[in-house]
Amino acid sequence: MTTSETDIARGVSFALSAEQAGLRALAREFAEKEIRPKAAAYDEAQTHAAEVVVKAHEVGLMNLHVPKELGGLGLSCFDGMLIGEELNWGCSGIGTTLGSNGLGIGPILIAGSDEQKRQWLAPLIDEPILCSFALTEPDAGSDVARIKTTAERVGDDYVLNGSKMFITNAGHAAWAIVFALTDRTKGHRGLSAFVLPMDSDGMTIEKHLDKMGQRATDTSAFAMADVKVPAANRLGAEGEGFKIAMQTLDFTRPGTAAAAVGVAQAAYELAVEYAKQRVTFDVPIAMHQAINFMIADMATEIEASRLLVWQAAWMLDDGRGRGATLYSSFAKRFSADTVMKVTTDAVQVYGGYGYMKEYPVEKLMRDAKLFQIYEGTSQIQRLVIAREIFLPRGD
Ligand code: COS
Repeated sequence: MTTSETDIARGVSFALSAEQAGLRALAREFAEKEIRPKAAAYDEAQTHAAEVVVKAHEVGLMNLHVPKELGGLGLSCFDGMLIGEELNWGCSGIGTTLGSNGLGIGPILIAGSDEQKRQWLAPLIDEPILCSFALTEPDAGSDVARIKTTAERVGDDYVLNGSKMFITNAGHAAWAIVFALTDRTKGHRGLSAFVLPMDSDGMTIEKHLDKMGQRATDTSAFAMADVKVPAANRLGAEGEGFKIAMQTLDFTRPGTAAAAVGVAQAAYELAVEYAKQRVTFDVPIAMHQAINFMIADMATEIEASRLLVWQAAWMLDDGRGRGATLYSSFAKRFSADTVMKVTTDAVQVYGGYGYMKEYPVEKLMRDAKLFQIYEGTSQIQRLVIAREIFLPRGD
């Protein structure tokens, strides 16, 4: 499939509705007042931004896709990504903390029964509860089919054994979606998904791994030793876990790409302001082509990223299902690589000052790196894109 073969050009408008403009303004205001002023301190201390979680929850900036019948806002992927860009403009460490409930919610929306949705999603609206998505393991990140955690059926329970690695918010989460093998002989078709309360007996959590960037976000590891989870907590049928994980990532990758756009936008704005003020050879550095070409590229590539994100989110909201996979990966790949380039160039525009912690752009560059790694590395996005081009599934 190529872009030109799609019908996406028909009926497209780049104008936001009044409601969408309002959501974006609310998120920008929250980022300006509640996130930005605290970003450097949380980064330095590498602590979980609990107070920001409480406030974001109060104003309705979390759990955006929980359906209205469960008390949520039932926002679209497009609306969520508008909000995500602004929150991450404030700080992507805190933005990731606020946004990653979406990863925990996704599998339940995709595969949960009505009863499971009521049980696990409705409480998220009442209280600032965090949840996690536990797919990655110490020996299985990009290659999901090699997960080793097992879930053995014993009566009305499953018994889980194994380890999970690099799990966002796991040190503060009430529950996690855990992917485990219910049949070791079937590869990816043997994986199943479970909702696992984090306070279950047999859990050992290693909280807040020490990271280069996005340091306000808790990234934890945990081990499960004979952890019992009721069979009623399994999402979908046995063996459906791999597809549930892939469908969740299709849905969340545009949001992560939007977060990357937010960070790139923040770096770009800082670089423009600095270029206007800093004088060399008797003129502001913005007058030097070496600088203003860099800034011209930043502006162009940020806009291109944003448009890819909007398109991917639109495809998902339009119910394209598997047809949206390609677009999610376009958006994630391009935005992640763009934010890395833009933040690196922003440090370059600042010169020696850019490398100093006293100035804000070095944090943005550290934060940016994670976008090329989490929710599927830039290389995995290329792998997905190439497969969709040469072996399209489209179902
Ligand atoms: N939606 C629905 N089904 C999907 C799918 C999608 N987006 N992608 C793959 N599938 C299905 C395939 O159709 C295939 O189905 P069958 O069992 O019926 O044949 C099955 O899943 C296996 O797919 P595939 O052969 O492509 O799997 P691979 O193991 O070769 O590779 C990749 C899959 C690499 C794409 C996957 O492992 C991946 O996304 N890895 C990155 C994981 C990641 O993002 N981790 C970050 C941590 S989570 S925050």
